[in-house]
Amino acid sequence: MQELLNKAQFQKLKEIKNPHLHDFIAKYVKLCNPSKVFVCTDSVEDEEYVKKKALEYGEERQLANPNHTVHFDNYYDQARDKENTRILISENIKLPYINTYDRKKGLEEIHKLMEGITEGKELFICFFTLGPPNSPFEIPAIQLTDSAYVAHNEFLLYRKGYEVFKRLKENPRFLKFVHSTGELDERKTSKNLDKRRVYIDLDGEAVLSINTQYGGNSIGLKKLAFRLTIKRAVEEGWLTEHMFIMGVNGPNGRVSYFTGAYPSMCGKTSTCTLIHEKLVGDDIASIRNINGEARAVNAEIGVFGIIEGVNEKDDPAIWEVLNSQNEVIFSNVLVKDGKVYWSGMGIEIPDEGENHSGKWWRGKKDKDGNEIPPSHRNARFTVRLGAFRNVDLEALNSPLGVKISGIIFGGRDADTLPPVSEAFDWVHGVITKGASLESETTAAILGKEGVRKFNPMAILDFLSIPISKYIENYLEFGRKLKHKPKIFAVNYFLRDERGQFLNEKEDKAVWLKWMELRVHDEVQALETPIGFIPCHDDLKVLFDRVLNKDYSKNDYIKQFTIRVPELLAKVDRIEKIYQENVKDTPEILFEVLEEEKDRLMKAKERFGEYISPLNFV
Ligand code: SPV
Ligand code: MN
Repeated sequence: MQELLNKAQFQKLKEIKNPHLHDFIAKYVKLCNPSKVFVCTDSVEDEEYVKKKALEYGEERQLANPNHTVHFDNYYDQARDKENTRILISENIKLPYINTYDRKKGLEEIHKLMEGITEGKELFICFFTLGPPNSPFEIPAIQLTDSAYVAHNEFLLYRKGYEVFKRLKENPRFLKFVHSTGELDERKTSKNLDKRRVYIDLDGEAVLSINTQYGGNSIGLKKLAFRLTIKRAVEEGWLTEHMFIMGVNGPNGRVSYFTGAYPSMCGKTSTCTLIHEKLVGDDIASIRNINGEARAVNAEIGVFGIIEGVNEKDDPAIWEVLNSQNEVIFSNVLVKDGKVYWSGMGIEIPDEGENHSGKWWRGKKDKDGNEIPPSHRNARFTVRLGAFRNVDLEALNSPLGVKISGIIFGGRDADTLPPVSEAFDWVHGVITKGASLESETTAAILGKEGVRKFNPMAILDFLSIPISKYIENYLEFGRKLKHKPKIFAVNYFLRDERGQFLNEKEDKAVWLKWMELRVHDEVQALETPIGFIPCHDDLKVLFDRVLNKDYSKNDYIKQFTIRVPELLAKVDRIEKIYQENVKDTPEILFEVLEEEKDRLMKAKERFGEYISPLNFV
């Protein structure tokens, strides 16, 4: 180590008495062979150094606002690379829906690609923790990266962990991430995309990611760590979920906390940042049973959010942050005269500038003849949660997290589920709302849009263990809770027979208030075959109070009609998926789905195929 690092940097590492850590660092520094190594402690100076280097090395550029920078990813490196993201496993087995690869072969292959990959570059060694330090949720992690942009993102998104590492006992468990952008082109974007690899070594609790910069592939503590923590959580009996955490303000100053799982681009960040509610986290929640309560913490302290469609009216809290003096990294937006622009921002966008495609003008086409929009649809912003006016800092920093009253599952669904419904109980919710989640594909993923896809718990892209084990753990987790959160499903994307959306974007604020009242048993609900739905009278009061809108009975009937043929078809699809593709599915899943089918058939006999909610009064 002493040979590889200069004296000051070596000294910083020496203060962490952990041979296992030193071996790991030495191994990858030797392999990648950077010309320089910088070790980040928790000091402000070290963070400032990284920020300065992101500008100096050209991965970020200064914008007119002194606290704003912009970064571009390669035109073909704009999203998570599912194909080249592989879970390395030792046994020769196939896991449905999971991209697995032989561990030995995978490690050999990627280590070969990593030989000398950081030559001539500076390598940053950073320490963080997922969850609050000194708490039951704490998970220490180390990141090696030759990208100051990646390290900068991590300083905005995660809690610093150098001091945590210093106090760890010998041979503790920690997560390890090694990242290299690989060779950069003249725009400082990753060039060798044909050698892009994200290899997840479950046994070694390490992820190696190369020849990419897009955050979802490169920021170790985000979706790369998620694959590792999902495995840990199932082994240890807790949950780590693709969920926001938010406090919903109830009557008389009461705050009730909810978590919510939605696939990317289905309203997750928009929901938890609602300006009149309390924001705790937008992407990854760890949930543990503490004294019989389900308690959640945000693994992160920042937001790496989608910027498209963020405007003053629909997302005032995010808008405010992006227009403030807080630190922001923008990525893959349009830049003109030091200012940034994106699609759907609600103000006029210039006809030219610079974006993820280089110099841009309206009408510009890419190699395949597709017109290039001003900003990429997966363009993002990185900010600290502390920048939000409505952040709940006490909840964010609480070592024991917050007590969860409700869990919400949301998807993009044109024709099946009503805007909000409540499961009968934990098991019914886990199976019919979570494990049965389907969502239409969006521009976030390459390929056709609007195709219905199975996406249990909105976690399918990140799953690293068999689905059956994951669901069993959920059921078991609930079984052991003294106070079980209620489980809800929401659907912001329901349409009528002409294809028109049946709800406004803002209506989600009302569904939250209704759920808040339900978890305290303060409103009645109607029992339908798929769970409980709101009564018109209660929604009318809430629409008036929250949105100052009249909510007609006619709208209510359209939105909350129980669509039996679609619901039955959905149960059939889900049953088939589990029967045909998921070995060892817990038997109870089929039982619960059969019961649901039964209720739907009986209701159909009595009331017909499309049942007005008024029939359930
Ligand atoms: C998501 O797509 O769910 C994200 C962004 O939160 S990424 O880091 O790409 O996963
Ligand atoms: Mn996410």
